[in-house]
Amino acid sequence: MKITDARVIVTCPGRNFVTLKIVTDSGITGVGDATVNGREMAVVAYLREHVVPLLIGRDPARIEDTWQYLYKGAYWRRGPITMAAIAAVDTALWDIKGKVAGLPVYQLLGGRSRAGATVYGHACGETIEEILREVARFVDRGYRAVRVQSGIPGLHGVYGISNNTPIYEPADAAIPTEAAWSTERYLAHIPSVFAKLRDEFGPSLRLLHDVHHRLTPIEAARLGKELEPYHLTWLEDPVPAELQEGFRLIRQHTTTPIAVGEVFNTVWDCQQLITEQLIDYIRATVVHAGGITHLKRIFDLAALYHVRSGSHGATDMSPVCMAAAVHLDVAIPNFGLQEWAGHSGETDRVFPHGYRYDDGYLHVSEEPGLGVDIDEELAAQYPYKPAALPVNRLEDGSLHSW
Ligand code: GCO
Ligand code: MG
Repeated sequence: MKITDARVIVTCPGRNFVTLKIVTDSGITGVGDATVNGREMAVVAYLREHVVPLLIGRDPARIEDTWQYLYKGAYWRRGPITMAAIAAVDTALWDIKGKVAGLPVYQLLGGRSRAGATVYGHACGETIEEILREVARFVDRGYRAVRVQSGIPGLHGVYGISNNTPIYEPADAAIPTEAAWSTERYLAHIPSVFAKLRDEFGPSLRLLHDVHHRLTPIEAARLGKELEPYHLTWLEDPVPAELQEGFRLIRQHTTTPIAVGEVFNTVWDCQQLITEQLIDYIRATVVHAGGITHLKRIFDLAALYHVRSGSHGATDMSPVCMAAAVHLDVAIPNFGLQEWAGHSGETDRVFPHGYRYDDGYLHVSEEPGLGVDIDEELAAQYPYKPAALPVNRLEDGSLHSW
């Protein structure tokens, strides 16, 4: 079998997605997600100019060799653009392998370890009343875990608050929207939100919160400590993670579990965090961490150190990424939780898929391969629209982490 073509498809059914479709001489095709939110066209150029020409004529069965060829062969290693391009190729090759074998991909990864992937949804609100209402809606739909983001008194347009749209979609304008931030106001408010949530929903609902890289280690330690009575499942991205050893300080002070990794691209970004047991959940995802092959490697390392998975699943992971994620989720021994923000009806129609949500779980597709595709004709009806992620400034105007 040989690869005869690889098409890079850009579409915007409500938001931008980049998809790679690999075509073989047998007629079997495979798909991979290559979306990097706000930087989509950089991956498109990387794929079209530097990767697709190398794929033509290769044997699609050689997944590991192709991964090594693209990683080592570039000389310039790692980085979100390179790794998203490699991820797309890798994911598409697993899809092809599954179709050739007549098996869903999770069977090739060792088979089923659980009935379904427990998911968490996004509840957010400006006020505590709105938040309580939103969380209750998730509980009514069967969710066992909910991430809660809250408006902060005195701040406008805080991360995670959806401006009355049903799906939170941060990339909202071609030129970044500017939001304001105050660590003091935030730290003063958040513990009271979780106190009310625990009181209202009792001990067994899993509650999560995303700090979105906005604190220093000692500030994060204070927040983790103050949240301890409310037993969060995790506190996410408490600090920017370029400095892995920064997490030691958080760890020394609090038993609130820590999750990190949505912007990580390789095992090297989390090696110290995992081996020193500085985190509890690793949130790397298929599209941004080198595909199924490399993410599996990260999860296997994590399993040795009591770290569980918690893959990123915001709206910018396309249904192709989500399909691949659920195959890994049901197969690996150290699954934790899967983020599931859902997609718009338009997106679901462009990417027909077999995974489905039911009663708090995502269920994997039993079709051969990944069980997802892209309707290229429909995709062409939604042209690319530039949309960047926001930036964040402190009240005095200093640029802060978003
Ligand atoms: C999450 C994330 C997202 C990201 C977004 C960036 O936990 O879901 O933090 O909301 O900000 O995916 O593209
Ligand atoms: Mg996050």
